[in-house]
Amino acid sequence: MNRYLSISPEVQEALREGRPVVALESTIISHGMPYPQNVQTALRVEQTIRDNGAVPATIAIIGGRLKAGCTSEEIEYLGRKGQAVTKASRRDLPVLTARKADGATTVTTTMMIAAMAGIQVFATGGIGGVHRGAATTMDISADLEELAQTQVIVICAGAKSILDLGLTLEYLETKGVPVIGYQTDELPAFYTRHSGFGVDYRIDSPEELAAAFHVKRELGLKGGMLVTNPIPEEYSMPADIINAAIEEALRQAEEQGIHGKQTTPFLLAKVKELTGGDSLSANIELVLNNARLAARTAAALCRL
Ligand code: PSU
Ligand code: MN
Repeated sequence: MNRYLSISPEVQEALREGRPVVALESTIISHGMPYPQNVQTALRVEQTIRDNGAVPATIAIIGGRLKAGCTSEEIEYLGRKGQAVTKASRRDLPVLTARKADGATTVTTTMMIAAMAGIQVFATGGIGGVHRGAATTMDISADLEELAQTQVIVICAGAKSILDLGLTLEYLETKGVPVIGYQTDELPAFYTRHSGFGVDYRIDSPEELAAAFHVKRELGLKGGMLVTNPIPEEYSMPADIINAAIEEALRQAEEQGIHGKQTTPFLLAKVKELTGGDSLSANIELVLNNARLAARTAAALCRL
């Protein structure tokens, strides 16, 4: 086993016995939500995964260890530290680990550590992508490159339209990443079920998701599979309210010269500030919804 990796005893046992495990990211805890809702949500997500027959593995870097399976104390620690924890993408791993520092894992590093540990399914909220204006800023999330190379199923609620969703889909097409709509033909846009962009395939059951990934793996095709699971109707938000908040957030980011790794957390925090508690509860519900689907998909994968 990788000498920098620490797999929790519970996760290790489940993997050894061929039982389903679902990876979870930690940037959503430190940077994605305010304390204490972040910790409460992370623990509820873990419980939802258990209720649906799988073992949760919250992933983070703690004291330089790449952790697959955090304790509730570690989740509390990351949640309390919040934005003071380094948001850790692929390029941050060497220095953080050498310094024995902490890092909150993004989709990229969660996929990497999940794959190192042998975990094949990962549930989150939204992924990074091609930013609006990327033609001049070249701001493209490392998440897309990771999806191109690391064999993990990522279950999300699509991407927020802080991004250029059309260009994000083009990039994933170039990289050969299957983009699946779960029970939908349309890419969901996180808070809303509709984006106006089509997905590659619609799949309606966890069994078929598992079967497609299984074939991909058996063919030795590198890279992940992106499953986009729309937010449940009853929690989705009015598109005009969300879009107005996104436009305002983008305007403020431009005005304040926000760039690099700060861009996504800045935009997400602004959108939340502008839409109040509604967007936070929508965010929580869609993550729980993704956790349920991920647990059932991981279980189906174990049966193959
Ligand atoms: N988008 C969201 N919620 C998030 C993120 C993105 O709707 O929490 C986080 C994830 O951790 C994602 C990261 O992997 O931001 C992408 O950051 P960047 O755009 O800097 O690559
Ligand atoms: Mn970026």
